[in-house]
Amino acid sequence: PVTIHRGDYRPPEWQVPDIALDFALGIDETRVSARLSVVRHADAPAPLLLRGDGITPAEVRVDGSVWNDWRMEGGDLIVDLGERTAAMVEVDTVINPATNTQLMGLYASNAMLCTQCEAEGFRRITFHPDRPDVLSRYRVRMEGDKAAFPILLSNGNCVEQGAGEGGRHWALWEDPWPKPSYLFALVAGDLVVNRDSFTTMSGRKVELGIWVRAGDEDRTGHAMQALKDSMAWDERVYGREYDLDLFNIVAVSDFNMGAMENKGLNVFNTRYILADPDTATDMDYDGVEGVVAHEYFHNWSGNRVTCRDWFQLSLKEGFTVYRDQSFSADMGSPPVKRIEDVRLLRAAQFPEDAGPLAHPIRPDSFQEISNFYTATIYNKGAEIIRMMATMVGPERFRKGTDLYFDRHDGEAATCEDFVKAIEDGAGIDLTQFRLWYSQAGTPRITARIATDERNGERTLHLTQVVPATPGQPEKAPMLIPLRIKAYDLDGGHGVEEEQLVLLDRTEMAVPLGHYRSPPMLSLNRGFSAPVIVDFAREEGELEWLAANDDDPFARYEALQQLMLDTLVTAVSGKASDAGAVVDAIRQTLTGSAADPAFVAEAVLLPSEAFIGDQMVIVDPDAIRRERLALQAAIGTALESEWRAILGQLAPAATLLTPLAKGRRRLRGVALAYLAATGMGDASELAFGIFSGADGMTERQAALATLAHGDSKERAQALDIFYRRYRDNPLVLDKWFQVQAWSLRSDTVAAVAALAEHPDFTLTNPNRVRALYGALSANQAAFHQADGAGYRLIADLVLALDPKNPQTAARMIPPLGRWKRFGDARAAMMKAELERILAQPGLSRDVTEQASKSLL
Ligand code: B3K
Ligand code: ZN
Repeated sequence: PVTIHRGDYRPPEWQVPDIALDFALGIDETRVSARLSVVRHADAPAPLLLRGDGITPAEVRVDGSVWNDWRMEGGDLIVDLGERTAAMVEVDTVINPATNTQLMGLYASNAMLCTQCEAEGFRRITFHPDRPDVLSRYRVRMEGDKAAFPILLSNGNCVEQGAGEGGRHWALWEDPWPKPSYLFALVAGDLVVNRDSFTTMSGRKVELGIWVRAGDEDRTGHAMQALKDSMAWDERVYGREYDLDLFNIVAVSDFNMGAMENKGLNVFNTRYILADPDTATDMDYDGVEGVVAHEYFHNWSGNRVTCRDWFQLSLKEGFTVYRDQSFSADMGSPPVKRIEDVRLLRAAQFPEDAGPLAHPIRPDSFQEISNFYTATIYNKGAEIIRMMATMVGPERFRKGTDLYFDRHDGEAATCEDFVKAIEDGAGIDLTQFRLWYSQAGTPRITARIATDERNGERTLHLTQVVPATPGQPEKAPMLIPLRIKAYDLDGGHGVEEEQLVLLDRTEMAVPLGHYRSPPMLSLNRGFSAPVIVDFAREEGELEWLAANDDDPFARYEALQQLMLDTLVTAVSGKASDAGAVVDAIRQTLTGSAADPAFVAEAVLLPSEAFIGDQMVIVDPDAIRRERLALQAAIGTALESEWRAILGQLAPAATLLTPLAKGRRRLRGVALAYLAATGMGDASELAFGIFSGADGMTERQAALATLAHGDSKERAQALDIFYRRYRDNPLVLDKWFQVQAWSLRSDTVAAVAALAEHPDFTLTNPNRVRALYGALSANQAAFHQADGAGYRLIADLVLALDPKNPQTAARMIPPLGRWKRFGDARAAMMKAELERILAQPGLSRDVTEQASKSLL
């Protein structure tokens, strides 16, 4: 496999200012004629390199005449244009969307045709430089059978349409904004629309359309509201106005990712568009809102200013995730959103940063760019942006982003361009901060408070270590912004003001002031930096912070740390006491200003995986055992509290206020705690909630709880759920998922059996993720001692790779964590990676992930 290096970047030798595409559409044969006006930018003659993947040119013409000066190199087309400095190059290709199971390029999904071009799918449609620094104005004509494809959509505006012969019709679309090929999109099919409009801040009316299959239109209301809210938010918070008269979204069932920000024509996975209370949970609703916002925000951070090359991916993704996180925080509860985001970062990104696939947010090399749509690029990328915003504050940050958009509008920019714009616009020196772009690994901070016995002066001593990662044995100290506050419980002269400490060296001392008794130290408040903190706390300090810290995130963090300490002690075989945890949870449950969503997050035990991350060698079985034991102890000790929560009337499922959502969330947590006790009536209670639920949040929570046990109600509920929703693919995904999440000891066998279920299919990525993605997120099941979980995942990768390498490759990283799981498991995990690599004809995607995972 070829490795591509960031340092090898060269500007394109040819630009393509204009491109006209002509599609004769058909499910199993689509003919594409492309007319590229090309202009040479290289000083000397250079051949025109047009990328192709799985296509062959039927004919090549230059300036109107058939041209024979071309050759194929791999899948690429090289056209020799002699001394020309400009030309009109035409290439005809024929593709088969029906057999395109990779879901990259032009493919068929439920009799509809759609495209996915990011990162390198356009070259599967037609020959093109297909690099993000080649921007063109597109003119797209499509023609097809009117009965099969009544709706014909592309980027920009529809400028003309008409009827053709033999029941055919056509449409001509023009996008006035130059864009890279990865933002091209086309959709053709039998779709219905939910229409609305939005008037922009300068008074322009934009037509909005959400296109779905007939029958789904009633489930698009939330997505539409989210779109309008996003448009208003981006005007208000970033001064960004929408720039076309039309904004369309199409929902597609078969989709590799969440959604795609094609200019003026976003294409979405149905799961991030469709929602109604009967079929979508509150979390699904939030997912719809967040992803709609994310893709909309890309119109500026991604489309108007795009990436120079794919090494700059975090330029658009990190920034856009930061923007969608801020939006969702504004739409709901900022602390709860922050907790959710940190939970995700710790679940998905920290393990990546600590394993063989660790890479900086701006990678130095890759083999297959699809493998770099990672939690590091997205979520750590967002944290890096957040730290800059924290250091300069909202007004100066806005000056920086304004400057960035001004300077680079219409350009393909770099991460460096962004940092420079923040530096210049916000007035801050980010020289050292830039290390966050180049160094991988999660910094580890050790904190210690020293006391000067003579005068009671307290000093916070901080040290930082950035761990070695593949290819980066030595690291320089980073600039780490830490929000801290030291509480004075004893009437000393401690400064109880929050301060922002900029830890910029390996060791640093921060004077805290005079405290008679040890201060209660709130550290990394709001998770101001994506780091791991080791801090030997004073007796009772975490309990105090969990109850009293005025930063809700820090309260959450203190309680989580208390739970972690208790669990880690228990897992390592030492005597542990649940008393402090129980007391802290009771405090949180009964605390006054309690937002139920916050309470639900705070009292939830850390995941098995996160407990494992605290240990040098992970013992999945002991973690499962001790976590269940603690859960049961909390369930028993606080039984009346949990019952009281469940005894209150559930809010109506149609009520989607943050308060209603929070109350449902807390009810789900209460049910899980009660069920963990194994109390006689727990299954009946869960089944009662399952049957009586008026919406999916409560129904799914009850089903998931039942799925952990082995009551007769479990089988009953699964059966009822299946029969009720077997025709709704998104809900059926949940049915597969709750079974793969189950804490039962036979879950691996159950997953193997479900893979044979008639409703299971490898051709739908959502279904694959629902079953197998849930299994690899289920630590004790995936790491079952006999290696059956590993085998199942490796079998899946091998079966899926020939059909859909992108989705297959995404299943590999859990196998790469073998160093952490003890010799016996490590040997089995490596053996599965080797078995994968031994398969002939493996994709580049899987080859890269599996071979790197062995290192
Ligand atoms: N930009 C797309 C990513 C699609 C990549 C597919 N390999 C989704 C998003 O981040 O908005
Ligand atoms: Zn994105």
